[in-house]
Parts: sequence; C-alpha cells; structure tokens
Amino acid sequence: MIGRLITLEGLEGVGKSTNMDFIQRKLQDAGIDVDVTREPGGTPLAEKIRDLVLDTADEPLPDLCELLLIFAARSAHLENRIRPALDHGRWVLCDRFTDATYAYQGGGRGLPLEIIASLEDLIQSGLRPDLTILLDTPVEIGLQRIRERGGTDRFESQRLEFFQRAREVYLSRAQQEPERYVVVDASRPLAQVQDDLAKVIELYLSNF
Ligand code: T5A
Repeated sequence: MIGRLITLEGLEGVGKSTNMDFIQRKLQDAGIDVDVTREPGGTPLAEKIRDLVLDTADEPLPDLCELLLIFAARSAHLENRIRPALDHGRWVLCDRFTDATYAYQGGGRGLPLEIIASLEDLIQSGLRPDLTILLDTPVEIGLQRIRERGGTDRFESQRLEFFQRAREVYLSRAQQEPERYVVVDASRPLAQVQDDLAKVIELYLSNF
C-alpha cells in the first residue's frame, strides 16, 4: 500500500476543523490507516513555531520572517512525521499545507509567488499532496462564523481584503490543477457539505 497525502484547505471559518474528523472517519471506514495532522504544526518543534507565527506578540513579525518560519515548521513536519508515515504506507490527512502559504503569504501578504515556489522545491523536493479539498465560502461567511465562535489570532484580525486576495489565489490554484483539487461549496449547511465530502472521498478511493 502506498501512502497518500490528502490536504484540507480554505479560509478561516470555512469548516476545516469541523470536517477533519468526518473525512478521517470516511477513510477509516474504508480500512485506511490515516495519520491526522495540521500546519503550521504537527510535531512538537513545528507546534512551537506555530505559536510564534499565530501569537500576537509585541514585536512585529516581518512578512518574509513569517514565510521562513512557516517553511521551517513544514520542514520539521515533513521530515519527522509526514515522510516517515508515507514511507510506511500510511495516509496522511493534513489540515492546511503549502497551498495555504501561496494563499496567505502570497495572496494575503503579497510576497512573490516565485519565492514561495522556490522554497516549496527546496523543502519538499517534489512531494506534493495527492488530493486537496478546498472548502470555499465568500470571505464574509467564514469571518462571521469565526466571530460567533470568538477568539482571534494574528491572521483572524486581518482586513477583509487580505482574505479576498487569499481566496483568489486558492481558487486560481484549484483552476490550474483540477486533477489534484476538488472545490466544495462550504457556505451551505454542514449536512450538505458533508454529503459532498463523502462523495469526494468515495470517488477518490474508487480509483484504487
Ligand atoms: N497559515 C497556515 C498561513 O498563513 N500559511 C500557511 O502556510 C499555513 C499552513 C492557521 C493559520 O495559519 C495561517 C492560516 C491560518 O490563519 P488554524 O487555526 O489552523 O490557523 O486555521 P483557521 O482557518 O484559523 O481555523 P479555524 O478554526 O478558524 O477555521 P476552520 O477550521 O475552517 O473552521 P471551523 O471548523 O473551526 O468552523 C468555524 C465555525 O463555523 C461552524 C463551526 O461549528 C465553528 O463554530 N461551521 C459551520 N456553520 C454553519 N455551516 C457550516 N457548513 C459550518 N461549518 C463549520
């Protein structure tokens, strides 16, 4: 059995955390051994870097520094958890991955996408997700859900335009790579979103 990397992407409040368990269960029901993780984070070292990136600190975090921290966390995550799992034939289900870097640091912050692509090549040396599910909603819907839930980190306090630019990058990447990406309309009630997710997973598994 060859391991696979499945990533779940989308803006704040689209329902990634809510649906990770659901997707995990669907995979397990099909007899798949799945390791569930997240980015930034996923190992003790990478989780420490996550805190640096998400916490609102006294000292400003320059955009390039943020980008390098995210890739530093990804390097630890890849070498210490994701690659070993895949090498053992396990499937990895990851809440966000490098598409988030293109969306947030590229689209949101405005860093050149070529810099992100170079770091991706350097750190991942060819490793890419096998399937990426993009939960998509208009920005306002996700932010409203976050407001209702309460509590904000460094990203959640960004302006609306930041998330609009990030969404555009996500959607354009999905359009450019239709063989890897599936876009699910996450603005609908959860039961409908999960009906679609179940179909996405069934279709993906039917190819093996
Ligand atoms: N980041 C990350 C980068 O900038 N670059 C990178 O490369 C990477 C990897 C991570 C932050 O780091 C940034 C992006 C992020 O800002 P995070 O906490 O992992 O932070 O990610 P968030 O998107 O911030 O997680 P959230 O919890 O805020 O959003 P979720 O997980 O998408 O939303 P969820 O599931 O918690 O749902 C939010 C609320 O909506 C409800 C839920 O019950 C919950 O209350 N909900 C729905 N309500 C109605 N209908 C539905 N269909 C619903 N689905 C969920």
